[in-house]
Amino acid sequence: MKITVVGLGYIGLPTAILFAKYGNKVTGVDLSPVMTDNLNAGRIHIEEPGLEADLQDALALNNFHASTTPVSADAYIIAVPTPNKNDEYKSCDTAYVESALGSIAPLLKENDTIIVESTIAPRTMADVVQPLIEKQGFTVGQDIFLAHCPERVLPGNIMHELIHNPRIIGGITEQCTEKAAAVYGEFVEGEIIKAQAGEAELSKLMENTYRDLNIALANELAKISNYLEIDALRVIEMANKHPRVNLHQPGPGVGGHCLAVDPYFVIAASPEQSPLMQTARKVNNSMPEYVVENVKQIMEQRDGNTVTLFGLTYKGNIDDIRESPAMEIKEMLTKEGFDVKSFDPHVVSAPLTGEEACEDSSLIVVLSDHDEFRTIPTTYTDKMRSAIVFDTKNMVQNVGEQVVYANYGNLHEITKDVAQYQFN
Ligand code: SAJ
Repeated sequence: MKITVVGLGYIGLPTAILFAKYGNKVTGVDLSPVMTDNLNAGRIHIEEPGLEADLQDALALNNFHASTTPVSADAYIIAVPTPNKNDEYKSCDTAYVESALGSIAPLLKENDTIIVESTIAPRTMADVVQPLIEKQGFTVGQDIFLAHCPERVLPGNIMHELIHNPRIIGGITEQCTEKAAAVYGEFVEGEIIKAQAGEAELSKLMENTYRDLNIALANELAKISNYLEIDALRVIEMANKHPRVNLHQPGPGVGGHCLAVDPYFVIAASPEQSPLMQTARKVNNSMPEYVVENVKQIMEQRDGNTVTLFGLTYKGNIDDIRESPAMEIKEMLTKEGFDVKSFDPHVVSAPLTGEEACEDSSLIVVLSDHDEFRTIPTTYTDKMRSAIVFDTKNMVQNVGEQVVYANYGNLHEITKDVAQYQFN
């Protein structure tokens, strides 16, 4: 099959490479010539385990080529960003999807399949995409086939999940669904779930909204427990022993381009009916400020003005800082007048070593759960003015004996009276 994938980001690139690896002739399209040149030379621009090796396999098979212009194909996959609009409910901005469709429009021929993978608001396929394609003189379901097949893979585990996760295929008509299912049949080993386009749109959005809402509950619990001086993490651990309870983990807030974005697409499409989702977004958005408030309370009790952030990415073991609460916390602490130093071995724009970032610091705040932070060596903490770690991700397993360690379980003790601890 000849496949053109428009958008070579975190989803489009791995998808394009897998199609190529499984024997299809794939053209990957993106606007940046630097990026496409690098890809053709076997170099990737994002951190994702296994991706670079798969790219090199696809290139060796002569099945993948990156280009800045789309070429004619049997199937087109659109995987471009759909950010929030700057309007009241942060609705879904389909401008990139529309321009990607515009770029393939002159190439379309009878019997082609067009698949939108980008996350879109409910009814976008029927109300926006279908009219655009039919403007070209086609009748969807008869001489051209249109489906929404949302991606559901977890960054950090994309290459495995693309193949093994169940895949929702939401066609405009049944025949559209069948045509799109045949495309994914090339490499998907998980269940192929056949659906209508609108069901596929809303189901994808609700998966992320479900998670956002549950994390909001955990974050709210962290605040409640801290106020009541009860260990939130023990509460979560115990409650989760109930067979039907799965409390999520509190953290510094919810980031990334999915959970912090997608619920608004549902909210904007149906604001009157979605008060719970709106509240969950507010709770999660309040977490960076909550972290900053607690940092201030600890720092008020210590000498020095330097705070060290461990991790800038929105979650662990990736290099993605989009919508990252850590970046927001960094900015807020800087505005508060602290000297903020950052250590993130996954982020190129954070060049300090652990030792350098800890020099003269009074507090480490762990904001991403990178494996590198499981142990905080004494070579770091020995450099500190006072060795305190506030671990918002509850992920650090080893710190030196002299180090004061706080997480959402015991934060109330440390913010109340950090002086009770002995400092080296
Ligand atoms: N987080 C918490 N507590 C938790 C779990 C996560 O605070 O208990 C935070 C993370 O630190 C991060 C944010 O939530 O800031 C989101 O991380 P994540 O690992 O939950 O998810 P993403 O955004 O990397 O990927 C999600 C996934 N969706 C679901 O799990 C329902 C993924 O499967 C989707 O493909 C992806 O969104 C997407 O592209 O939509």
